[in-house]
Amino acid sequence: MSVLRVGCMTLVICALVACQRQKATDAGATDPHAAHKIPSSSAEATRRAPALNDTPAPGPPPAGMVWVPGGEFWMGCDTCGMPDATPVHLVSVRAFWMDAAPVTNEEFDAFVKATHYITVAERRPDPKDFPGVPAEKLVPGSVVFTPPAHPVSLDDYSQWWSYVPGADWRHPDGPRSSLKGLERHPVVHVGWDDAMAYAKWAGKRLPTEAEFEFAARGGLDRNMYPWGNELAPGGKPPANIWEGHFPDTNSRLDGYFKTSPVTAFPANRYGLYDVGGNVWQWCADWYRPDYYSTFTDPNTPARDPRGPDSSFDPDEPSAAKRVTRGGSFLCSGEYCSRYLVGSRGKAEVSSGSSNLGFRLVK
Ligand SMILES: [Ca+2]
Repeated sequence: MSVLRVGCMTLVICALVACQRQKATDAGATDPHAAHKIPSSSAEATRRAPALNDTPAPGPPPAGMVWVPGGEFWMGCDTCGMPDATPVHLVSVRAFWMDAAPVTNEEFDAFVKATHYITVAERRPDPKDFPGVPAEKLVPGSVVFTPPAHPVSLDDYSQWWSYVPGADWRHPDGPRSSLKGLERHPVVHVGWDDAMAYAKWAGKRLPTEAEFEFAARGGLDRNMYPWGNELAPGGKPPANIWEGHFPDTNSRLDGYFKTSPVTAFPANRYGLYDVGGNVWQWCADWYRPDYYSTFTDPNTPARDPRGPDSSFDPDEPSAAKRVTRGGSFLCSGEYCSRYLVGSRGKAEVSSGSSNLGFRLVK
C-alpha cells in the first residue's frame, strides 16, 4: 500500500512538484510527423505485412461495444523519438469486444449510484500511509490542468498542473465545478483501482496495452495515427488535441479547450472513438520503458502479451505505474505527441488527473 501511494503522498506533501512527476506522461518528444514526410527506418523494409483475422462477431454487440477481430500487427513506433515505444515488434491478439468510447460521466454516475463506490480522489489519505505529514495536509483532491496566461518552460510541468483539494470525478475543475453539460464527456480523476472497480461491476476488464494499440490502429498497418498517416487531414485534426502554443495558447481549432463528448470526433475503422486525443486511458499492464526490448525476435509474433510482472519507471522508481494510452487534449505536435498510435503513456496507479479516463473490453 505504501508503495502504491507514493505518488499521492508526494502530491499531498509537495503538490506542485508531484504534479510535475505525475504528468511526466505528457512530456517527451515532439511529433516528428506533424508537419513533414514520415521517415522510414532501415528495419522497415524487412517487415512483412501482418495478417488480420476475419473472425466474425459471435453475436450481436453488447451495448456500446464494437467487435475487434484480432490478428497480427506491428506494435510500437521506432520513428517517434520515444525509446519506450521501441523496438517495433510483431504482436498477435485474439478477438474481443471493446467499448466504442471511453466511459462517460453519466455511465460512471450509474455505477456510483448502484454501488456507492468512493473513488481514490474522494478519500481522505490515511495518516498511516503518510508518516510525518501534518493532518491538515491530508485532504482529498486530484490533479487539475491549470494553464498559465503566458509562455513557460516546457520542462516545468508545475506551471500547468495543480493539486486541487476537492477535485474529483464529480468536480473535474475543483469543488466549485460540476458535471453539468459534461454528461457525455469521459469520466476523469479516476485511479487504476477505480477503473478496476467499475470493470468488475460492468462485467468487463481493462484492455491490455497490446489490445488497445491493435484496436486503435483500426486494421491499418504501421499507421502513425488512429486515422492514418497525416496529423491534420484538410488542415484539421480529427481528434481533440492541443492546437496553439502549449500551454498558454489554444486556438480551439478542434472546438474544445478541455475534454469533449466521447463521440465528438470520427470513429476509426473499427468504430472506436477517442483512441487518440481527448483523454488518456488506463490499460491493464504494468509500465516499464524497456518492456518491448524483452521480445528477442521482433519478427515472431508475441501472442497476447500482458506486460511485465512489475512496474519500474526510472523517472520515479518508487512509484507503481500502469500503462496509459491514447494521449489527451493536452497533446500537440510540439509537445507530448502521444496521440501517435504506437506511443505509450504511464501513470501512478492511485493518481487520477483531469485528462485521464478509461474504456473496457470483454
Ligand atoms: Ca482541443
